[in-house]
Amino acid sequence: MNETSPFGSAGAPLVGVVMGSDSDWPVMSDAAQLLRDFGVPHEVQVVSAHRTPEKMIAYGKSAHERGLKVIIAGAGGAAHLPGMLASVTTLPVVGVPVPLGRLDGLDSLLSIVQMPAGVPVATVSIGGARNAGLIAVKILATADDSLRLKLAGYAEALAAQVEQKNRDLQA
Ligand code: RP5
Repeated sequence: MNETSPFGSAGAPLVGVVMGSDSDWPVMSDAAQLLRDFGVPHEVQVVSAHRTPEKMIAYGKSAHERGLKVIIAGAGGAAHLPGMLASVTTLPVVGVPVPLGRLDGLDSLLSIVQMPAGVPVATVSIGGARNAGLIAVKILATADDSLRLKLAGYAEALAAQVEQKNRDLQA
C-alpha cells in the first residue's frame, strides 16, 4: 500500500491495455494516453487470441494476481480477444472494437458486444479507446478519492469547452 493510492505498490500497473495486433495501436494509444493523463499506472501488450492463444489465456489467468484491476482489450475483425479474456478472469474487461479496412468496424463491434449471458464485456463504441480508458479510471475511482476528484475536474473542463464554443459562436 502507498500513500497516494489504495491499490498496491506505487507504479505497479493497475490497468492492462492489450490488443490483438500492433496494427491496433493507432486506436488503442488513446486509451493509454487517457490513463497517462490521469496518472494511472498501466501496461501495454500485444496479445492475440488467434496467433498467441496460450499467451492470451496466461495473461487473463494471471492478471488479478499481478495486481491489475481492469483490462482494456482492443481487437478488429473477428475480434475475440476481449471476450476470451473475460472468460478466464474475474476482472472487468472493457472491449474496444477496432475498425479495419472493411465493414467499418461493425464486424469488430458485433464480435465484442454479443457475448453470451454470464461472460460480459463492457463494450465501447467503434474506435472508442479514450472512453475505455475513462471507464477504467471510473472503476478505479470507486476506491480512490484523488481519481474521483480528477474525474470531476475532467467533466468540468468538458463543460467549459462547450461553453467556450458557445461564446465563439456569438462572436
Ligand atoms: C485482429 O486482427 C487484430 O486485433 C487486428 O485488428 C486484426 C488485423 O491484424 P494484423 O493483420 O494487422 O496484424 O486480431
